[in-house]
Amino acid sequence: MSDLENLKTSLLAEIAESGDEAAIEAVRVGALGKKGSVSDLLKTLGAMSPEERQTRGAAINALKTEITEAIAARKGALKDAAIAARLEAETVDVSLPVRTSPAERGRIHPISQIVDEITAIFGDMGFSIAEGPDVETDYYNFTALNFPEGHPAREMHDTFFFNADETGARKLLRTHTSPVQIRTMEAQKPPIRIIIPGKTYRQDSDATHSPMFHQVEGLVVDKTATVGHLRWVLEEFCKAFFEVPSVTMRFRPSFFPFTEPSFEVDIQCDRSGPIVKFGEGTDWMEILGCGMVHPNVLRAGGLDPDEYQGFAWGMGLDRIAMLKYGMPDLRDFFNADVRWMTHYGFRPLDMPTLFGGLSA
Ligand code: 2NL
Repeated sequence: MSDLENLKTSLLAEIAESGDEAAIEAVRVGALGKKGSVSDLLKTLGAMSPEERQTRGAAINALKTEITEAIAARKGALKDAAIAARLEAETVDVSLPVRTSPAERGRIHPISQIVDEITAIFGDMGFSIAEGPDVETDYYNFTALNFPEGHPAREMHDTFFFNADETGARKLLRTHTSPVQIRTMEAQKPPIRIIIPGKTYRQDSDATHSPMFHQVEGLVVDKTATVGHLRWVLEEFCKAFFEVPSVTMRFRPSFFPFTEPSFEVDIQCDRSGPIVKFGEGTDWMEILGCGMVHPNVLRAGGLDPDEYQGFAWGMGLDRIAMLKYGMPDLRDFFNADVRWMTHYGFRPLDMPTLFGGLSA
């Protein structure tokens, strides 16, 4: 084999063996660079006779062309392989779950959930929602609701009063949501069918009482509202709210300044197990107070008690929420502990509806 054949065989072998772009570049420099083996051969052309140059020169140039092309081909192949390897290494698995968004992780507080459930139930019966200020006047919180001046019931409410203004009047934090009903009677003509969910305040704080708590009150006023209607409304509400087909309720005589007659309402339940069961059992649990609106209260709302009559009720939400969702300590409600909210809170898109199931 000629020296050119030998060189060609060894260079082609080196080209084939070079595994990356740096290696092939080294082969190129070794063959075609200034002091490369092929370049050295080309330099010998000058010292040759014209005849020798014709045969030997053509062979050296042919070798140069062949090696140049082989290096270019190998370089191209290595480049393609490098791209393929990089694509393989940098693959994104689009089927992997992404980190959940804050909107996904957020939770609805059980009190908000209860308000949404109660709103869905009474909304279905044709009630609307009414709201009013947390800071009230003595008139709307007490006087209009038939609490006479100096009546002991005013003290029973453990009211938070603000400092008196120039005229001596003291504003207060409403002790119940009833002022909203007076404002509604002043503003709209019967028939009135409203529920009022909201925050209420009394100076009381222990394991079962918080100085800020939640109530829902309801009011119906028209020409023919009766205790019979009141019973039906409350019974339908309890069945829907506790998600049972029937309930047994007990109306005990009671006293509120703003209703006459007044009742406290118990529902039958089973408290023998770890959780309370409604619609069965032999125990009773008080859940709300109610009655026929007192004539003085209708008058304060601008309505003639000889023309209109109404019924109303009020219930505390915090204790009901504890019972319905098995939350043992009221104080946890207002601690803003994310772990508690994650456990007891509700998903924001699971809105309670009567057709979808309230707490489904
Ligand atoms: C209870 C009892 C009650 C009312 C609230 C009311 C409001 C107006 C007129 C008449 Cl404007 N009544 N509200 C009536 C009876 C009971 O609440 O134990 N709440 C936690």
